[in-house]
Amino acid sequence: MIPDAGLTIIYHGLERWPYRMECSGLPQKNKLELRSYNSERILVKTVLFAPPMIDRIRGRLKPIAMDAVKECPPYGIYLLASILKAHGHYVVIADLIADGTHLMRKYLSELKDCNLVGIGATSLSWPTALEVIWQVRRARKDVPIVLGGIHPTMFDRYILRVFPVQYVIRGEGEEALPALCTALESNGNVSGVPNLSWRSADGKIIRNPIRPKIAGDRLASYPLPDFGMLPSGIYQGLSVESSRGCVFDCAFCSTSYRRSWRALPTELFVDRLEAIMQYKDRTRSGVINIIDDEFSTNPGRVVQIVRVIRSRHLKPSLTFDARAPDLLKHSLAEEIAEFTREFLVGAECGYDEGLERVGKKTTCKSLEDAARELQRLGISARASFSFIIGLPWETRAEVDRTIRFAMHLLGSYGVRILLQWYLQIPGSRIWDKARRRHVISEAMYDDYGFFRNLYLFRSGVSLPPKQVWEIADMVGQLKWITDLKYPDGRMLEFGFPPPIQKDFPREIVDDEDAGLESLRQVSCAGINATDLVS
Ligand code: B12
Ligand code: SF4
Repeated sequence: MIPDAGLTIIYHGLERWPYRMECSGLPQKNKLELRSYNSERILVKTVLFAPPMIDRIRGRLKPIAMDAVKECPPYGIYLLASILKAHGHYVVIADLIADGTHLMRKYLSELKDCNLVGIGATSLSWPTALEVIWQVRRARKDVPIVLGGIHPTMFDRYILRVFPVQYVIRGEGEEALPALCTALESNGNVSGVPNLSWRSADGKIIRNPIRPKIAGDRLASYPLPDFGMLPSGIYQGLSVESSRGCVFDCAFCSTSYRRSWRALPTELFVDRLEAIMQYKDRTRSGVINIIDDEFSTNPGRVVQIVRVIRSRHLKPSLTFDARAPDLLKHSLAEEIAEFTREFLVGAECGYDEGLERVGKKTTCKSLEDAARELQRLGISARASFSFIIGLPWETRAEVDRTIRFAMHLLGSYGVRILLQWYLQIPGSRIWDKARRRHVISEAMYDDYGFFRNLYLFRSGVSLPPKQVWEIADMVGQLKWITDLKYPDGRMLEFGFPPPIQKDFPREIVDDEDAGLESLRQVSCAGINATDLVS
């Protein structure tokens, strides 16, 4: 029997907002009474959840975007599972991304006797993570829940105040999660657990100190993510990490470890890649996604990695992200070409002032040089140059410049183009500025479909809806022409912003005599108002 963790939970009705649970009281005793899962040790049994990004489509909740495609497994969750196991704990991975659902029915029996529930979330998957929390609470009021991942890291205080969870691990979980398990299975005192946010018995939210970032060689020493537990034939490919963090701090980017970068030693990384490759038959395409923020960060290192791969006669099919200027150094693009399935170049803007404001240390010239080099190598169609349109400072003129430049790269060098509208996602410098001005807040990300919220969209994109439609029409024509030349339809991808589609449909953007104007026409028909008072 697992003791009540001390939560008093008042249900107001349904499980979702606005019927939020109120949590009064705190885990009075953190210590777990543990069951023995083998004869040698008392272990913590953890169920680790990976919730997908979901939206309501025609009334039904369904995975969307990348999580509908199931590109690669959530590396962090599978890695943490292996680490906990190496510490002797018992772990069940509840991979809801693979399951393609927000429902955790399948794991109910595991939940019954577990001692800890862990849930990882980005801001995109946060509404689903909340859904999981409510379901866990329905099944088990007593089990402690620990959250991790970028969204809970940013909003630990808000989350601990509002939702029925006990712990948030901020940032890296590799050392912190086993430390939490050790604390729970020994004396229950969590005050020494690094990176942990928790509530004390008197209701205060305590943030334990953050331990120094894990060094590259330490990252290489952890057991590999347990892809042996991966369901077969579900994911497109696998994931592997070669470095963590990024030396840049781009204005729109929400990645965690900016202006800091740690790399796994070359040979050790290739060892891990090689070990992970043995599971590629469990995937649909056999591709290995290098999930680094920017794999190309140290071009000389990447070339070394390629040479080790070659010397071991490995034949990985890789995808990764790269910066344009890096591709040109140390013949990186040429060296890695034979192992490259496809890759993404964050091009961002088609004009130098925009690139300067973004802070990516690229220029239009370096983007064009990179595209030209890729064409020379015959691999330009494997590169997706991704551009953002509608950044907060942009008018129609800047958006046009970006589109024109992007089309020039496509037309001249045959690189693929992705045009994405800017969306306020927590964690970026732009988001932070708007948050400080109290224009947006973390609470706006609690419900499904926040990216359909017009207010959120327009807090970032200042172009009026009419111009958004005009831009869409223009790109629509460009796409039509592009698709004639490249019939697979993949060379130019463009998304229309859902909030404009929903709240400013094309049919109304030109209506200037609607609303009050229309009412006035009705009320004044045939009457001169001044006649009434004269
Ligand atoms: C790989 C990746 C993807 C893959 C995801 C594959 C998958 N199923 O996980 C793909 C390509 C599908 C993808 C898609 C998208 N992504 Co993405 N992605 C990344 C990337 C580059 C690496 C993630 C990763 O695995 N990191 C390595 C692991 C080890 O780190 P981790 O997951 O954070 O886990 C650690 C800790 O957070 C913690 N932890 C994690 N979970 C848990 C759970 C518990 C219980 C505990 C205690 C701890 C813990 O411990 C782990 C070890 O230290 C990150 C950037 C980054 N560097 O993190 C962006 C990032 C997460 N993505 C982002 C975005 C915006 C997207 C997209 C919207 C992009 C798009 N325009 O379509 C989509 C949305 C998909 C979605 N469901 O959310 C943003 C999210 C920002 C935010 N505020 O949430 C990030 C930060 C990128 C950025 N530069 O802004 N992405
Ligand atoms: S966009 Fe790329 S280069 Fe810029 S901070 Fe994010 S990960 Fe780094």
